[in-house]
Amino acid sequence: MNYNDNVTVAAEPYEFEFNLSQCALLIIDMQRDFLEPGGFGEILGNDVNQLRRTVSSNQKLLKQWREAGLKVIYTREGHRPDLSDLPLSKKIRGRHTVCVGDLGPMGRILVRGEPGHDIIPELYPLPGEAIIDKCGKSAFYATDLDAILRNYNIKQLIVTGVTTEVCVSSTVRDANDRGYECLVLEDCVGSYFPSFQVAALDMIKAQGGIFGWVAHSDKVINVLKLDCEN
Ligand code: TIU
Repeated sequence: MNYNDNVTVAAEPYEFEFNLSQCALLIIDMQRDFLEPGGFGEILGNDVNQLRRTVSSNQKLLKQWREAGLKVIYTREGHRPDLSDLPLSKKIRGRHTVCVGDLGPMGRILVRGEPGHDIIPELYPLPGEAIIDKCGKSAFYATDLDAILRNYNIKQLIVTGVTTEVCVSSTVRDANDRGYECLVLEDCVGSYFPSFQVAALDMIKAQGGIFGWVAHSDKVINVLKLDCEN
């Protein structure tokens, strides 16, 4: 495989062309706090099992992406232990009895360094893969993600993770405004709400791809395999 190859994958609203050296896989917030019982997702009233179906798809994609030697960047939503980056509005939203920063079964909820804040073991980052810690929903808000992408000369993002209508959508919209082209993989992003999953993906690809493209991960995996064989 030539690192400078351009490849094309079938996508909606039309094919997505990307350059392997200028494209990163951005894995959003695949954290225990969202995917396992006892974390932030559950205290918000959600059934965490809704997100589990994305794990095996992400594993297959990640394996192929790493074998191709391409860039992987992870994000994690969470806060400093002193909660100095946690707006009061976020802390009290929902009027829950337990909130961000409080002790849960996986440590303090959505706090950096706590077990629940970490990436799920199935998708654990390798040494050298960047991890962006973010206090907001968009991965660009108050982070160095944009600087890192520019330094790596990354112009296109293949986006996976959770949740589709919250951190994935916030990040894709922000990326789009900054000039990055985003392909969102429908089987690798997940929502606690099946109807929001559909609506969020529809919003991304509507109007000629107003925020980006949507495809199944098989499409990306297949072109990487083909490209590796050549
Ligand atoms: N609640 C919900 O759907 N999501 C979040 O709070 N964060 C992310 O999407 N990562």
